[in-house]
Amino acid sequence: MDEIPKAKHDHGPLKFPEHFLWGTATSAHQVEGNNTNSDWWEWEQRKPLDKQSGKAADEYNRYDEDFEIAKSLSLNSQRISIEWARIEPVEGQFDQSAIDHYKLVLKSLKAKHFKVMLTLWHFTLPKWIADIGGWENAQTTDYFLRFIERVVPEFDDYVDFWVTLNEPGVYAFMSYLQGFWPPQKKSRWAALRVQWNLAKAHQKAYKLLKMQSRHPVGIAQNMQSFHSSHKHSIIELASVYVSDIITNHAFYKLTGYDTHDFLGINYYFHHRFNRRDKFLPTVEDAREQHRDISDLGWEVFPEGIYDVLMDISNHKPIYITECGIASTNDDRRTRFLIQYLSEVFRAVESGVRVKGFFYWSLIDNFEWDKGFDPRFGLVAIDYKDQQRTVRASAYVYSEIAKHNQMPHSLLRLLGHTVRVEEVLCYMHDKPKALCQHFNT
Ligand code: IFM
Repeated sequence: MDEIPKAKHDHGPLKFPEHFLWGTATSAHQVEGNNTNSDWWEWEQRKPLDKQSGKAADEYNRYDEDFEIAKSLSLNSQRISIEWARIEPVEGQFDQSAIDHYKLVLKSLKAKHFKVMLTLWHFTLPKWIADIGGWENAQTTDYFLRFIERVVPEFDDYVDFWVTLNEPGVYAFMSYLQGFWPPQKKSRWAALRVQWNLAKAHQKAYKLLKMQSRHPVGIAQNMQSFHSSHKHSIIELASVYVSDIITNHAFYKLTGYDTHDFLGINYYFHHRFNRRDKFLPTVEDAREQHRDISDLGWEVFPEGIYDVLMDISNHKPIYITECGIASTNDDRRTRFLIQYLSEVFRAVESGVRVKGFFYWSLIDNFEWDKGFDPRFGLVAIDYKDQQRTVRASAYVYSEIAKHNQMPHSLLRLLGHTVRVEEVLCYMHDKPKALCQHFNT
């Protein structure tokens, strides 16, 4: 079991900074359903049915219901994305009804007093853009800018933060290096080109947004934590150093920190380099090493979020734009929340300007090439009838958000198997029905 992190105030509650944003994040293609004019939709049609997004969580029609749930959980912010393929399904032809739809979505958020973080590009492209080479083609940047120029005046009144791009590095890696995602290339050169074009697109989009809007602009960067298994192995340490630069810092170096008003961090991954008897180290398989892993085999390593926060910390405000666990076991999600939030708190106490946390995800969603099996949601979706069920872990998150603090006693619970009902009983406003089994 991982060591329980030490908070500075040994017994007091972990109080987060005033005006901290407590939210959840989603992306359009993963929840809306029927995104028929996108490159992903086209690609999925050649996959088995359980790997097709289809109706997804039908968020296109049920957004108001879901935001109502988020509100009932005392959250004060939401990160969502808009779908370029719906708004500009054909080159140069903007669909006003799609724009009006997203206006309604944003108005629904604002009516519930959420701070809104809006992502302009989250992995999917209109088919016509994919047909001209997607982000491999430098011209895509011009089309992206035209799209931004068209939508920002429509949405600016309902948005508080703009995210130009989601995880540009992950996209280049999955779509152009590993070839798992469309267009399934396996070319280092193409991956570099895509990364370069995305960096230029962000730089230009930043300038444009600064002319069109007074709201802060950033990206959501997937930051990963790296360690060496043997502290004295120079070659393992060198691998950690190089991986950190390429994965976590290269995009910021390419774009320049001055094109980011805030730093958005998506945190999911921890890697351990191990040389064993070889010359070059390889990354350990967390599953083989019997480490604590999610249903996707990703290591649960709370200290990693502290590491990346310390690593990226500069004078800019930081938002955790995504962090979550794929698990069908809600006790594990609860444990995850307590562990990761206590590490975020540790970073805050160390002076890092963390201003918000967006759990991924509000509802179960379409996890790209992995389909619907991974369950990230605070709210469960039954895909047979689109029934929403709020998971108990959501109430734990809600209690933390409502009070902007976490009772210190929760950390002690981590010493044994966490049961979500028990956790709730330790928190403020104990829900009586859930507490009857525990002597609290
Ligand atoms: O589902 C994805 C999301 O689209 C981008 N960040 C990571 C999430 C979990 O894999």
